[in-house]
Amino acid sequence: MKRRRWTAVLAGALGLVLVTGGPVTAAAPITTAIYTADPAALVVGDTLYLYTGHDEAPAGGGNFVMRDWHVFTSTNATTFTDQGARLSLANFPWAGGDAWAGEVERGANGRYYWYVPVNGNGPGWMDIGVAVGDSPLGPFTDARGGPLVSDSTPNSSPLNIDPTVFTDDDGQVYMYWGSYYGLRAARLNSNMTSINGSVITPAGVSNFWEAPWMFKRNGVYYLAYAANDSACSSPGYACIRYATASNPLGPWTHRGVVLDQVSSTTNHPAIIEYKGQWYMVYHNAAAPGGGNFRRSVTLDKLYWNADGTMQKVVQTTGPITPPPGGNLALTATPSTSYVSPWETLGAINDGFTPASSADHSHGAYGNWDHQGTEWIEYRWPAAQTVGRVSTYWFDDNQGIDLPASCQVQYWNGSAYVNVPGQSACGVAGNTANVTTFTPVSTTRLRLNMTSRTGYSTGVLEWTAHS
Ligand code: FUB
Repeated sequence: MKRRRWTAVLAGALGLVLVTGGPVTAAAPITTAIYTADPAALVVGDTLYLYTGHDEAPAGGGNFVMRDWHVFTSTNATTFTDQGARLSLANFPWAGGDAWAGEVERGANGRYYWYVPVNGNGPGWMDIGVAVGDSPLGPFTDARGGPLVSDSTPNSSPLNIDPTVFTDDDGQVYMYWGSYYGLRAARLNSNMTSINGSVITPAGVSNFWEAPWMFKRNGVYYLAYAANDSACSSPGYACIRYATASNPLGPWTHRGVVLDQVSSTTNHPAIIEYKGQWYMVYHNAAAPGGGNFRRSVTLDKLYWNADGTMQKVVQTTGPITPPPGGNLALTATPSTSYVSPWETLGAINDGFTPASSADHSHGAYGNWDHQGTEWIEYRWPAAQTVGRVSTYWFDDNQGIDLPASCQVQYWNGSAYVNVPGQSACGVAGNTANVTTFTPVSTTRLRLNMTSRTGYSTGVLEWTAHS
């Protein structure tokens, strides 16, 4: 049997890239000029600030390339202006790479502290550093000259990333962080740059994976975070769960899922109230050419129930509105029965036209080493009329081959059934196989694909049209 190679690509070198631009229309994504990820949100005066990571992986890249962080500003939560790279690895001479998910908090002294995970070049991998500036836009400088948290910090997380910093009404500052199921919390001193007391392991945060975001509403503490358990997301993908507590260090009570999985494998929340409206800020792979390592920050409105629980956020599609007959897949959320951890489900609806069935330059969906029938699926928040699909199959000349057969199905409200009047479901390589059928109105469309003996199946692009 043919086998796929799994090539690990390490993240890139130091550098500061300044990219600025005029306002663009939200809701999704906040910009298409660059790829952005890992949002944190802060309101100062009448301005909403989004602090984001910056994905610079090449098309088809297999790992994060992140060197700096950008700041976006808005006064309407709809149009955002990129204020450029306001912090970079170059600001931390002791750091060597991996400018991952940070957050900014205003100190009691009126200065702004930007907490960021970076590869600290020391023992272990990721450390948390902190930079300080006199305004929400900086300029920011390293506040410590070394990590605030590292692997040598007693009881630190197995992966010290994704700090979220919260100031309580009494002025006490808390930091939560971690990954690899290792949530940690500590008090910070009022100088904002040192830990006060011990690092604790908070109790009651079910299925925590990474990306915590802490806030308070009506006297209740909330902790949203990325979880990747099978009860809420496909293998390799994350959903956002949340918990509440009556004490800032817990114990926490799990309350449910506030954001379903998105089109990128990672998922990262920032929840904030701005001008009387609550928002969920997050990232996905929906921008043209996007993927797991080319993500885009977006935001959607978040609504509350009377009992203080959060309603699940409806993921809207912002400005990506297909023209009549255009590709409805661009506005869909894909899911699958199985995707290999190194492949990219989001590649199937990134709008890219492959040059051949071997062209996975924009990523590919593949289900090696599963054999038999697997499926990919599109879901829309509202019903779409669909009467035509096209499928560009992936063939890597290793473990993934063209399928033996395929079948298009739709959700009729209670079950998946074959689309009516389906023309042949083509399985040819190096072409977009068009299948037509009697138009159906549905929120879910599925493609079942059955492998040839000894092989798995894959898809480079699957379009859907009215
Ligand atoms: O962007 C790199 C990492 O991916 C972040 O630190 C995590 O939260 C995940 O989004």
